[in-house]
Amino acid sequence: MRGLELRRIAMPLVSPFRTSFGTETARDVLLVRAAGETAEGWGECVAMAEPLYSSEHVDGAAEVIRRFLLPEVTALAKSGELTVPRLEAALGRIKGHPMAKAGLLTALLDLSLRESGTSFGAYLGAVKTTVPAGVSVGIMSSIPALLDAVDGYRAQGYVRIKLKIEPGWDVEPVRAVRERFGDDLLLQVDANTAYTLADARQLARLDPFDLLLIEQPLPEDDLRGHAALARQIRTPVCLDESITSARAAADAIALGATSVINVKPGRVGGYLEARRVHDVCAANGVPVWCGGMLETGLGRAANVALAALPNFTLPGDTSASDRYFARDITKPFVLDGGHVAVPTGPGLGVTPDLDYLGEITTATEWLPVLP
Ligand code: SMG
Ligand code: MG
Repeated sequence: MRGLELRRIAMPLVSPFRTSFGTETARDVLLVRAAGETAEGWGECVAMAEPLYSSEHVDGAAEVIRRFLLPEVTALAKSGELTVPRLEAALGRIKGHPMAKAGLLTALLDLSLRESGTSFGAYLGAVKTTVPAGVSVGIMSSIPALLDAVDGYRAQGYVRIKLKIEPGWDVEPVRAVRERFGDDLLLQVDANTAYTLADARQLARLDPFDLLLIEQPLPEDDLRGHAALARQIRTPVCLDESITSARAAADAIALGATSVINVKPGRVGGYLEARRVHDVCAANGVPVWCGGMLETGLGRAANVALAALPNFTLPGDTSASDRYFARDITKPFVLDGGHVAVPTGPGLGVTPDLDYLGEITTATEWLPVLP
């Protein structure tokens, strides 16, 4: 293990993405490149520029990696014990910062899988060669604009639509989409913590529209509130932000706070923990689906591999590259009959276009691991 490169890239989104917490117009992405003796691995840190989705942000994640996580890598490398499971355990000393940890662990996992010639899918336990793709549709300026956007995504083949909601943009957009596209459309909503339990009656007004689920209506730490809400509405409650680990998933299920779970590797500290979330849910009969954080092709490759595990029985936010970017940093992920193919090559199975990466890089930093 020679060292780590932290690289920041700027990627404009094809259209602004508005959620209940803000509007993203570009991704400021932190990539981690793990340089080994004979290969290299890549990890994408999904922290956003500002701590609005969760408490992490991209500058903070870079600082945590260089200042607190790198010494753990160095210590294991010096004693000849550097493996991804051991590093994951060592990083447990550092509290929180799952997105920073996931970026680092994914780079090292990619490196070791490329060295052994194993794909992410094979390593994680994928049982499918393609996964169905849903799409997450932001809050729009008007209902006609929303219907146009949904129409366009349906024409491209997306098999499930997720509408972002917030107070004042919930029942009417859902009603409009249901009326226009019919009862067969797989439809769900995501509030990103914008409501409180006092809004239960308003949220119950979504019941007639047969949604697959309502994602994270209440604050991240309000498991009891989600359990109470689940008893008051018919739409299944699905947690995203609240599920920070496999243990959190087990707790939320035991409390009756969630009956479906959105798995995001960055939110839980990497792909090993994401697989544990999958396993805990499977053991409890709780279906899961793969969330998204507007990833580039690097992060998307790993997510699509994860989404091919057996208990991922609902379509994920694993859309094609062109839903996000005019040009991706890898060969683009494309929709084929509403599905995205799971990469089969070693590691992530995709590599970044280094020339293009150079063009969009805003900063790089080399962190040697061994002198
Ligand atoms: O990657 O397609 C994607 C985005 C999916 O809606 C999405 N993600 O809460 O699930 C979520 C949000 C978090 C990121 S919003 C900037
Ligand atoms: Mg969500």
